[in-house]
Amino acid sequence: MIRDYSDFLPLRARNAGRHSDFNPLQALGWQPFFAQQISVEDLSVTPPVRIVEVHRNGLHALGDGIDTILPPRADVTLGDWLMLDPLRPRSSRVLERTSLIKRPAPGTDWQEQLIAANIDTAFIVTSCNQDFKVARLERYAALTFEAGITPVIVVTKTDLLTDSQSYIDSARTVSDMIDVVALYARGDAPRTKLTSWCRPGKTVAFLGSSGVGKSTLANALL
Ligand SMILES: Nc1nc2c(ncn2[C@@H]2O[C@H](COP(=O)(O)OP(=O)(O)OP(=O)(O)O)[C@@H](O)[C@H]2O)c(=O)[nH]1
Ligand SMILES: [Mg+2]
Repeated sequence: MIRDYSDFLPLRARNAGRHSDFNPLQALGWQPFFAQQISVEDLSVTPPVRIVEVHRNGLHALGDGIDTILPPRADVTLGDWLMLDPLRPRSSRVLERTSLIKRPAPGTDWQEQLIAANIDTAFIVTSCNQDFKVARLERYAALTFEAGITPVIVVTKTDLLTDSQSYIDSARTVSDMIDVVALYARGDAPRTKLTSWCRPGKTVAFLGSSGVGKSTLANALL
């Protein structure tokens, strides 16, 4: 499986190492939570890198002036921060995570497969049509709460109905701890309604069935 999320990085982070007038680590999502796990000495010997792509045969890692492929490791996943040991990359220390999505590894009932780490907000996307199912929203909500991620339900395709309020009301029944945003994803609404969760240095994910508008939202926010 290939999970390539590098296109969703801020342009500056993608170009880490090619510019010097910004802090690429912050653009990649570096936060005080990670900084407080390391010493200044660690920083000079083993620079932090973030995993931005997971391939079967390697982990794509970006840092301040670093763009490299590391050997795959079952204990490292997309979004992880590693203190890169240039001499023994396989032994690079994995920093404690703010959040982690995992599931039982296919074919085993005891191994875990790590899916994504250090996500701040997950947009649970559904559209106002046959895709809309409260039970599915509840499953996604449980997954995000268990992972330590803030969920936000985004109801798309409001333009296809004269009255989308019943969908919004149903989405609100999932949990009173989850914000619900309804919008037309192809217009300006994603930028005006979702930016408060997408501030610099924040990592967001989009969850939802095929065709609900995840790519449309991501592109609008980019
Ligand atoms: N009318 C309308 N169409 C939308 C809206 N949001 C997305 N679409 C359209 O729905 C289709 C699917 O949107 P995508 O963003 O590709 O959906 P996706 O969730 O990324 O789908 P997968 O990549 O297959 O998982 C596209 O043709 C979009 O233009 C919306 O708010 N209103
Ligand atoms: Mg898509």
